Amino acid sequence: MKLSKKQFKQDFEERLTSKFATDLTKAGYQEIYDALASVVKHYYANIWVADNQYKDETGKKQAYYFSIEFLPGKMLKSNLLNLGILNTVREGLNDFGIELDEVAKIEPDMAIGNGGLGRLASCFMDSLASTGLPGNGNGIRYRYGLFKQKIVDGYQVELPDSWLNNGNPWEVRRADKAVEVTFGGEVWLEDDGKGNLIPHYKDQERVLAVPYDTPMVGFENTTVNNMCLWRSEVPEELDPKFQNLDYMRQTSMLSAELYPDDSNYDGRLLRLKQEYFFVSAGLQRILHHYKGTQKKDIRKIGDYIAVHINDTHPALCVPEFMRLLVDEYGVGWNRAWDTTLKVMSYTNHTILSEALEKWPEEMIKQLLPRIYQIIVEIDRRRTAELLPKVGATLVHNTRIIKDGQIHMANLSIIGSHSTNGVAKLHSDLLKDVELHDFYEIYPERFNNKTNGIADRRWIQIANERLSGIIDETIGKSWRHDLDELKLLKNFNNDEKTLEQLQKAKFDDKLRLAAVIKEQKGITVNPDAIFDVQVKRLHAYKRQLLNALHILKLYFDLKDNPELDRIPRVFIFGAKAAPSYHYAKSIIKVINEIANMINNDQTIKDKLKVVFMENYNVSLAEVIIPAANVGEQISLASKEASGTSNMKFMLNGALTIGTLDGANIEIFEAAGDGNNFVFGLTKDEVYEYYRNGNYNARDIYEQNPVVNRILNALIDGTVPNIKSEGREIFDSLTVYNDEYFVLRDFNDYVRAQAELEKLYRDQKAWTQASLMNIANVGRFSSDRTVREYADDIWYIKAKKE
Ligand code: H2P
Repeated sequence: MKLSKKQFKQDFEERLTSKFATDLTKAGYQEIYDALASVVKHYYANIWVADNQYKDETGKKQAYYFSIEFLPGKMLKSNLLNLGILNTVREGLNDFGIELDEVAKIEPDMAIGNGGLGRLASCFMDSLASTGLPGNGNGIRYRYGLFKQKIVDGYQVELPDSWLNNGNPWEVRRADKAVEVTFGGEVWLEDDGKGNLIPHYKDQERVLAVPYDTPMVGFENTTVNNMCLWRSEVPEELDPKFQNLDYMRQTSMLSAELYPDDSNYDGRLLRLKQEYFFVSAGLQRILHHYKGTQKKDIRKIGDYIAVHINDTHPALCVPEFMRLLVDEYGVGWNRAWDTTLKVMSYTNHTILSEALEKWPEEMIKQLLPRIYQIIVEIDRRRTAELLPKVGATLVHNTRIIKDGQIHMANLSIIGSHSTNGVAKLHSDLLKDVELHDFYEIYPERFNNKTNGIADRRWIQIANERLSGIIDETIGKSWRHDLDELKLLKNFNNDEKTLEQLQKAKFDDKLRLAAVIKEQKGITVNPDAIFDVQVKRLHAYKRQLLNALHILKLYFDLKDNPELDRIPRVFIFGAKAAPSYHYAKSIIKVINEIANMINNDQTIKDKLKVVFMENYNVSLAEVIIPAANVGEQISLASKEASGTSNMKFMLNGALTIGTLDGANIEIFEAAGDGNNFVFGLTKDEVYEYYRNGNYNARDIYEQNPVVNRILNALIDGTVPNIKSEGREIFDSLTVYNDEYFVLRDFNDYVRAQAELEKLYRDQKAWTQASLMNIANVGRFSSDRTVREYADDIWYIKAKKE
């Protein structure tokens, strides 16, 4: 949009006064932030209205991305950038003596997700709008986001994330669009005399779902999509039976908290209720919209909408959509089923069994009696139809209802036309191994969509220095099309460009060093290699491997203080799920290793270890630009894609990584010699599984380096980890090292040494860094959403 500085200043001052009855001399940062957000909202409001009108008038097909998690981070700068007014606003504020970055700090991170899954959903939201694609989000407006992490005595402590305390200027509550979601009670079918079976209900629990819309503003275009998040409330005119405070509490729990503790029955029940809650509310709203305002023939709804099941949490989309079509809109079963298949699509994000949800049949039957009937009917019809075609074994292996459980991945695959993995290796594993039986039956449904990242946030906002240098070197076209970064290759031997890249990295390291000093009180040397691992804490991601290698470097220096080593700063950022004991022990161990090393005067600044507290999107925006090295060291086959690997590449870090997930595609794109590869391949891992011949204890006993490091965990060398050290030691040597940490250790050490060697040659290192940046284009989520649009959702971008 066009906006002069003068106009902005006037709008801002007026808003500050009208909203808070104050002026610039007295306003605090919270007021400044709220007034600024309100002005920004005013700027996009008309674009939003016009785009909604355009969508309604043209009746264009739209996609709806159902996800139990979203991780947008802060919205202020992203909205400013996308509106094309970031610099105008920054300068305007400067005239008032206000720093935009200081104002931006006031905004709490919108952290209603755990990790990659939720962050991907938000990258997609940005990319859909920015590529002009009509694609919207649907989720839950959790009162409390993912917990805030504190480290106390080396342990993770979880505090509530009350992100809504000061309000949320970006959302719009749409009370008029509220719908009811029902649970429990009894249901029975009665013939209406015309041969139709009509469901009748008794004693249902009713919950009001109120939508909050957050606009997703496209980058310098006229598209504004919607992320709809649902809040649960008590319906006003309530049956006296529910007119009590217990019921109120129970109802508000539905949108209180992301992933309530599901280690007990009540927690699991609540989780299931959440899943149905946002699925039912979202689908009802979509159908109302098309039936009401759009006056579409509901039997043709498949031409107008696509619904995406992001991981299995929204799998109830399948039976709920059937219920709405058949029971509420009177569509015949067969027609409804064809429509459901056409509308639904599903992404699998992991092969770890813990994430492939299953619910006890009894639980679904009690909580969602009508949905249960529909699932049984889907299963019955499918079994009858497929038995003669594919035989009993395949049918049995792929059934939705098996052993008293409802299998949500099976439901998602069976009730949709597309199942995709998130990187080539992962999609192949789904077809060849993990979901092979489904692939035999429905080969045409399987495809790959390699993940991507919203490059606007991850370089234009997070790394303005680097962005500026790229502008100077190759012009600005890359800001609209990341593939244009290829032009940088022409400068791979240009001293000036290489120098500037080094300078930018150094400045970003200084910025991070200041944050580390402030948060942890640790002084780090900006000339050191900044070696970063940031992601959820999980055994398969192998933060432990990194920690063991750090111990090796430490012992090397203790044995030989004069050793010629390039100083290193190892930086971790990771949250462990509150009930994941082992992951929490790893956090404790890393922190105690850090204490030991950082306080050892003999080590000086040759080695430092920093565990940053409360890793989130905003912290990532400071950490990733400063990285020289990104650690992507999961056991091959376990990390479906990874997306931080792409963010590191974009910011010119070199990856040390295994042949896992999207790493493989990154190594290929960046070209040989520009990253550091190590470890078992996926085939080697599966070979071990087949033969059952992995023996971690042997490695411990035979490899003196490993032996010494592991002993350090239990003999008091690393202080204060009596039980955690033992737990980890046993997991490796007694329980046979589930994720082959010891098997990959030696090769990891080799790759780390190569890395250090290359770093000594700063020119060669910077050239490799440039090659990573230049080849990152295909990892833009703009590319990913276009592929979803073309191959899965069949939606078209708006012509600007
Ligand atoms: C998961 C996978 C990642 C993948 C991401 C998005 C579940 O994220 O493990 O490999 O990149 O989804 O598809 P995460 O582990 O970060 O929570």
